[in-house]
This record gives sequence, C-alpha cells and structure tokens, in this order.
Amino acid sequence: LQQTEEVEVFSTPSYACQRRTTLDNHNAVLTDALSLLAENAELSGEDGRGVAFRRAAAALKALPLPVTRLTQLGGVPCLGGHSLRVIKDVLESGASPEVEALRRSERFKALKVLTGIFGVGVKTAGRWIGEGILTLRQLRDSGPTLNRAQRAGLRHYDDLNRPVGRAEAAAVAAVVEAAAGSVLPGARVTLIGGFRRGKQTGHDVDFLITHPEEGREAGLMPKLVSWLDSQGFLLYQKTNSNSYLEAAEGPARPASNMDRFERCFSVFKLPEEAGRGGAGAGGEGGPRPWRAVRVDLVVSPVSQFAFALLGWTGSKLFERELRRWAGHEMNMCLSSHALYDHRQSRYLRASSEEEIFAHLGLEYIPPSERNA
Ligand code: TTP
Ligand code: MN
Ligand code: MN
Ligand code: MN
Repeated sequence: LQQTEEVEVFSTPSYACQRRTTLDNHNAVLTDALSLLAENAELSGEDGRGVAFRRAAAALKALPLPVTRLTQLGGVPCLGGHSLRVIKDVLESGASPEVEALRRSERFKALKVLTGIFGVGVKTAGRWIGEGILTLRQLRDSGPTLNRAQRAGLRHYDDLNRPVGRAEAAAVAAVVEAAAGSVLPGARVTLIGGFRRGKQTGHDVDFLITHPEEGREAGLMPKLVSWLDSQGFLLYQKTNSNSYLEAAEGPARPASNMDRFERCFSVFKLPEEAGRGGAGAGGEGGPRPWRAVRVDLVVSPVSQFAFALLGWTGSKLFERELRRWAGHEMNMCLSSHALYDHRQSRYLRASSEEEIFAHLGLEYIPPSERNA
C-alpha cells in the first residue's frame, strides 16, 4: 500500500477585493520573499512587475494555512512563472537565491536607504546612486541640493524610520481632534490607513476629516495647519488644495486615481509621554521630550466621505484591486471621490462603505480584512 499524505489544495478568488485578508498571514516567509521582489521592481521603476509580485504575495496572504508543496497552489490565482519559481525555491531549500542576492545587493540597499528619506522618490535616489551616493553619510558629505521636504526627511531620518505604535497614533489623534474641534466645531476626525485596518504599527498616521454639514469643511485645511503650527506641533507640512469637480458627463479621465482633496503631508513634533517609548528616542543625551512622526491629513465633504474612507483605508493593493474590479468587471469608475456607472451614465451615491461594496456587486469586506 502506498501511503499518501493528505495535502489541502488551496483555491481563492482572483481579485483581492473578493477575499478576506487578515493580518494573520500563514505564509509570511513566502510573501516576504515576493514582497521584496515587488519592492525592488518598484524601486527600479518597473511598476508592472511590482504589481505582479504584489498580487502574487496577496493571493498567498489570503490562504488559511501554510503552503508546504507547490501542488497545493493549483487554485491560487496571480502566480506567474517567476513567482512560482521563487515559491518553489523557498519551499525546497528555505530561501530563494534570487531574493538572497537582492538582499545583499549594494544597489538595492542604497535604494532602500535613500528612498527611506521622506521626500526622496525613486528617480532622485537613482540619480544619486549614479553619482556614487549610496549612504546617508555620503549624501551629507557630497551635499546635493535638497528641497524642503528632503531636508526635513534627512534631519528626522531616524525618527521617521522608526515604526509608529498605536499609543503614538492615539496621541496624534488627540492633537488632530483638538485642532479640528477648535477651528471648526462639529468637525469629525477618523483614523484611516493601516491603523484602521488593525495594524499595531505604521510608517505614518492617516486621518480623514469631514463635517456633517456639506460645505462647512471648505477651507478647513489651512486653518487646521495654522492652528497646529501655532501650537508648535509641526516640523514640516505641505498642503494641496481641493481640485475635484464632478463633471455632468462623468469622470474626465476614468483611469486617473489622483486624489483632489484638501490634503496635507506633514511631520509632527509629538511630545513623548513618560513610559511611552521615550527610551528608544534617546541617544547619548537620554530620552528626548519629543519624536517626529509622519502624519497625513485629508479633508472630504460629507457627500464624498464614504468614498474617501474606502479609498484611504487601504491596503494599497486592496484599493488597486477594487478599482480594477470596478473597471473590468462592472464597467464603473471608482475613485476616492465617487463611483461612476458607465452603463447607466450616472454617479452612484453612497453614504457608507457597505453601500459602495453593494454597488460594486461585492460582499462587504471590513477594514481588518483588507490587509491584502
Ligand atoms: P499609506 O499611509 O501610505 O499606507 P498604510 O497606512 O496602508 O500603511 P502604513 O502603516 O505603512 O502607513 O496610505 C494609506 C492609504 O491611503 C492607502 O491605502 C491608499 C491611500 N493613498 C491614496 O489614496 N493616495 C496617495 O497618494 C497615498 C499615498 C495613499
Ligand atoms: Mn488563520
Ligand atoms: Mn499610513
Ligand atoms: Mn499615509
């Protein structure tokens, strides 16, 4: 008698927005490898390849158990030849030679360090590497011209690369709520991004602000920013004004995901309370009384609130998949402002995320299960 081991064959729907992806990832070794390849593609300006690896990693994140053999992956979508090769290597020998070589590569390490500076994108980092700048020390010594964001990024490099915890996010929330309540009584502040999905840490803290009376939110951001600045909470900020207009004939550029809300990218000066991670911020001089934290603020009119909430909760891949589903499967155009139905030639209104999923013909997925 031949003994055959029972191995479960997995299958999962092909769009990430059709799946429930919690933070409980049973295949982290595999998804870490694929995510690194995705990151490298993105850092090399190859966004298409990046998305392919992100989709492959996301499909594995949705599986209920660890994968032990390649034959279990028959029903798992989005796994191209390259991803399967990496998975095979990891399953057979514990690591992928390609991924390990990448981890050690000078260029990859330099791209990570340089794009780890707030305000430095892939193009700038690539140019600096071409000029022989591979480290922060070399950057500081060779002194290329830096813009205001990059100067703040370099100055606060260590703080901004230290994960933000939930307690710190709550402390930032208290500040933002005080600011909003002071400049616009009745304003509502909602934590969005990774923290809304239940993550314990983040690279920043994201907030969506609205007012229950349509129109009252107009012009809020400059007031908010000047209140925060006057109270000494801002180390850096850049505000973009709202440029969204709903056109009668539908979205002008259906493919555009550009957000046109009032929006602020900032670096907060967050006072460190005793006993809340102050030690890590220290150096020789002992714990400092504050740390720098990246904070993103978005203001939306209440009529667009549900779309903004859905569009800013993430994950980035989940968002991308929602828009792809809307376009390819429903002939609709989804943005963080609205949902347009091309078949009916009209906008579909919604006042909750649940309604948007329903318009899209999707089962509702709560934020904690959008960690694709
Ligand atoms: P991020 O803050 O970049 O990501 P995150 O909060 O999911 O993860 P982290 O914990 O590392 O901060 O973005 C939050 C969401 O905001 C993201 O899902 C998509 C949305 N978003 C936009 O809509 N437009 C943008 O330009 C950016 C940067 C984000
Ligand atoms: Mn589980
Ligand atoms: Mn975030
Ligand atoms: Mn953000």
